[in-house]
Amino acid sequence: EEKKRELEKLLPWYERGEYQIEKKDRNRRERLNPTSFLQHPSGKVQVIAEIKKASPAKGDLNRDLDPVKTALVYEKNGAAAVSVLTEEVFFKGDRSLIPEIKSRISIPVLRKDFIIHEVQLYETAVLGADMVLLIGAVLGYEKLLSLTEKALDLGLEPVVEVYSREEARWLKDLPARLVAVNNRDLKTFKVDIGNSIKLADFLPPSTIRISASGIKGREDVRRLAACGYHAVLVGERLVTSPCPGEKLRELLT
Ligand code: IGP
Repeated sequence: EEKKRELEKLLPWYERGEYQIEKKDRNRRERLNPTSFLQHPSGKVQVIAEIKKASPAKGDLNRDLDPVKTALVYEKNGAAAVSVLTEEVFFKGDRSLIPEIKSRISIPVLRKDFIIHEVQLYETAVLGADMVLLIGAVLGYEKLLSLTEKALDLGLEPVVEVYSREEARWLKDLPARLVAVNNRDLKTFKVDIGNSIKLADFLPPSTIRISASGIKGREDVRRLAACGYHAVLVGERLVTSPCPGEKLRELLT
């Protein structure tokens, strides 16, 4: 319902051709190539640090979170990229956070939302994100393929999220370079990093592997490194920490 209302607002804008992707405002940074940020030369697991004020499973996580300040803390403490929730109802995000954050940091920005129509990809490009999340379980194979291609056309790096073995099998026919294995069952909200470990053997060897959700500490990172993950995506543990910078450094040691 929420997404339907959102699309109704976006479609006239799109049809009038009012999007201008090439137009760069002076504050906006250049698009970055996320693949180079996520592959550390030493093979060390990188962290994509997430900004979210709330989640559907837990409600408010941090009402006072200052998104721009937090993004700066993440960058300063070694994050390879920042993930920004823009979904408004469940995650209390806002699309304006993308340009605000993008203009202040020099690491890639991922837009996290429920993308279901290509008009949202045009919008994501205009907002200035470097990467966009595409969720296999939400889209199904055909839609996932067409949105992956469209994102690449627009110069956005798609991050394809998979949860099951079946979705993982789709990857071999998708032009995506980045895959995120979600550890959270989107139906029950249960998290288990064992899901990333189980699916590791089913991911195409050429993809950059990200493990997302429920990552708590160094021990989790070590287990994921052992099955070939390049990066972890961490939200809750960082935004609820009294000292997110320190927590981030701990994950990187
Ligand atoms: C972060 P966590 O457990 O560290 O807060 O998880 C991230 O993986 C999670 O926010 C997420 C997500 C999503 C959010 C994964 N897939 C899809 C919205 C939509």
